Amino acid sequence: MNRILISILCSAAAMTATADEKILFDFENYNIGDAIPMRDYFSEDGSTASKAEITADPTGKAGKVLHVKNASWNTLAELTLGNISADEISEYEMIAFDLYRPATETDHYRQFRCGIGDEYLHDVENEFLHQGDVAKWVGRTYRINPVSSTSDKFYIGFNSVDMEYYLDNIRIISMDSDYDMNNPEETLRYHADKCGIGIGCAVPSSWAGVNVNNDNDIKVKTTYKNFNIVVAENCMKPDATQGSQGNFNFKEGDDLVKMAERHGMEVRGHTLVWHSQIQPWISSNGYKNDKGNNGKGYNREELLQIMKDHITKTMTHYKGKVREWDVVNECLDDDQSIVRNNPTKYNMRKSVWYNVIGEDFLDSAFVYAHRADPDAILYINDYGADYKGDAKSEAYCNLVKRLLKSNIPVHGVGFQCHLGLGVDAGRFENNIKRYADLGVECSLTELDITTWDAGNQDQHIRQGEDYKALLNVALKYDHVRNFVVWGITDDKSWRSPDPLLFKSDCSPKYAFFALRNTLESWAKEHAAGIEDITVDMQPELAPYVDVYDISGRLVRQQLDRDEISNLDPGLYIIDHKKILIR
Ligand code: 9MR
Repeated sequence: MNRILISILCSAAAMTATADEKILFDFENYNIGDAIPMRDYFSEDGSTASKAEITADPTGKAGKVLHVKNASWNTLAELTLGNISADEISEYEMIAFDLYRPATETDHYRQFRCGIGDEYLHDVENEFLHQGDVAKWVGRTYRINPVSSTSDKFYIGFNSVDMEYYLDNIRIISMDSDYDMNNPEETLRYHADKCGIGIGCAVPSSWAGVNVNNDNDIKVKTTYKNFNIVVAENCMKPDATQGSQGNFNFKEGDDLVKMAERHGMEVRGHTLVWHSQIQPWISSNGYKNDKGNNGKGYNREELLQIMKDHITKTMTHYKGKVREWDVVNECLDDDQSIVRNNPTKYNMRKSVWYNVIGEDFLDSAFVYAHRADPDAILYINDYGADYKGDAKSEAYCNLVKRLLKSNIPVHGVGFQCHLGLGVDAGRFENNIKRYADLGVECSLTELDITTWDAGNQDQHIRQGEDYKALLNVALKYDHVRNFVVWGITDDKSWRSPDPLLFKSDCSPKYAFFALRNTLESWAKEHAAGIEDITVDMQPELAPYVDVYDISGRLVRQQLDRDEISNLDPGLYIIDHKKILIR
């Protein structure tokens, strides 16, 4: 009887807090109604009219929480530490807690302070930080400044005259900040592979002095050690690949593909049709039809043919090497106020493609792309469409629905996610989850999160929390395929300050560890049930199986059941079960 060894992904029990985390106060040993003292840290006797008490969870969940109502500035709740000293707390790097602000608290910018005795563990005198969404629990994390107080009084709170908030699970966290990229377990990729998600980065190539042919280049090494998918930041764009009509140059892209092949990485193709970085012989600025036919411009048929040639030639060249393509990039106008009165509409950008061909340039681009490489996953990609409720996000969804209704082969929707501190992961989640029902996959394609001040450690922590919140959303949904960051090191990013995962010397930032930790925990939590099991071939099981990827796309038809274990590593759906091949 045939026996094959496969790993089956089962659901596992919820994971408990990691060993690096210690709860200081979860308020479960208090009684509802217990008053907690508050102290004005600037007044002589500390007295204040601010009040704190233990209440039920405002969201109706079981458990007790701390409810604070500020009646004057500079007041903190006073809690008594159990068997832990300031010294021990100071060995941890971060203080974290869950924060709930009632819907009435719409102002985001409140200072956070906490301390032991008279010393501040965290003091944001000059900073006003985004406190997250209202009417829901959000996790907050702050850097710990070591203190040596011998007091057992622990103070915590937000500084404002009239703020109301709830706190729970006040905890200290020690971050695993070991990083040796030669140790797979200390990289992103090792854990991302176990989660079945694409963790990617854009590679800047020659303009930033990155030589992808040199595996010893620190940036190249950082890339292939940490990421399982790459995208060219510039060298596969139309201005680079077809600088003059009919003369294609794939040299830099080929080098990137070879690097990916050497290290078992996938490649995203970016991009085929775009108004920016357009072939310079089509338009001077992506809008005017001022270059063709000696300045007279191209007509619709000519431009369609040019688009078809570019797509066909490029995709044929990379067939079997580039798994997915951003076929059309940024085709939506920035002004989408149209959706306010016409909720199913969208406004196209008035690019030269649109102006000369019409909206159906989009339809044609996807059809040409599908013909050129029927196996490629075809993406539409745009920016500023990341949060549900924003006009452009609604327009984007309307456009995707229109394309699918027209049977256009669009398989993926890219969210560029060029964001800043204070990411709204809730609205991002609400945005992308609706695409699952449309039968398309989604990817974060160009993620970067700027801080406010270069080199600011507290903002780096907040940035890491933002990265983590988005990754948690991506991991939660099977139809989210890739989590791609737009660049490697901060100094070479197109944005500033400090938007990426690595400093200029490729040393990892807090955001890197936040992502690695999240991937690691997720893999443990969800793959705790992954067991190597030996499956007896049942005579009643068909000898051939259809193999689907995690987005439900057929990847192998009628595969000999004996060959299942020889599939490339990854998550598949076979016989209606998720199967992880390692
Ligand atoms: O990061 C890219 C930068 O090096 C280029 O100068 C710029 C030119 O437009 O393009 C940047 O990448 C863009 C991406 O291709 C599409 N989305 C927006 C990105 C940032 O501008």
